[in-house]
Amino acid sequence: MASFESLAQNVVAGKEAQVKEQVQELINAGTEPLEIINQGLIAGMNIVGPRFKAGDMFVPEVLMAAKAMASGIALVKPLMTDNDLPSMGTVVLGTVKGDLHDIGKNLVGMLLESGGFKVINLGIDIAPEGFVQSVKEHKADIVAMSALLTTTMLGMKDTIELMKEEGLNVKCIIGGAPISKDYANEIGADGFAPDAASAVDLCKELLS
Ligand code: B1M
Repeated sequence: MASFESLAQNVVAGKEAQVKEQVQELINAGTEPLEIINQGLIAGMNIVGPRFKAGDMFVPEVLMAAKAMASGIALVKPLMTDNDLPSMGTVVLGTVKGDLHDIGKNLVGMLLESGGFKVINLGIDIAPEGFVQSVKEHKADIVAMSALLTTTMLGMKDTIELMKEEGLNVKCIIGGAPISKDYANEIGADGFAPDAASAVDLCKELLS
């Protein structure tokens, strides 16, 4: 039977077919779904995050690992109730108004999901009102905004201000190539993450 360690290693290597095969083997052997997720799939992604941060893994490899993990989760999910699924909190994620870049934002979404967060990925070109509506609808804990253009990053400030105006108790975090910690402080964001793995750490820190 497949071991959790070998499953985790196959997630790291982005070997989707092997991950699916091993997850199915574990299911057939009667292994608890949550054990498969925590000790195999999430354990693998927990290796990917730090490696990516350290520059030992690159974007395509991280995307493959996240895809392999998602395929494993898809097999286990039908065996679980919603209450069984680990949830670290709900994150509303989107690229700000006027901005169509979504590769980094989607990477953030995948790693957050892999880290146990429920992610509402709104997509691209999201106006402040769109973020606010989604926070209300999903009772989100965190809003994560991405911007890749110096012109569109100004929309992050508008979104944070609207959250405050609406009296929403939600943490706002920002990221993207032109974003810095100084900018986050300047506009009153609760945090800045330079990369997708750091965004996961930041969300965990903010909700702890
Ligand atoms: Co655009 N583009 N682009 N582009 N594009 C840049 C950003 C640019 C730097 C290129 C350049 O000139 N050197 C430049 C911006 C200049 C500036 O404002 N400073 C630029 C420009 C000018 C434009 C257009 C205006 C070009 C034109 O039409 N004249 C236009 C704008 C369209 C629009 O948005 N309205 C445009 C269009 C496009 C494409 C559509 C062709 C395409 C986007 C495709 C897509 O996303 N589906 C594109 C691309 C691919 C790029 C570059 C080449 C690559 C961006 C990328 O995906 N990087 C980019 C140059 C570059 O960055 N080298 C460029 C990989 C990705 C993994 O990194 O998104 O930084 P990144 O995400 C990182 C971190 O930033 C962080 O995590 C990720 C890694 O872990 N992160 C977060 C990101 N979001 C986060 C959110 C968080 C936390 C962390 O939440 C808290």
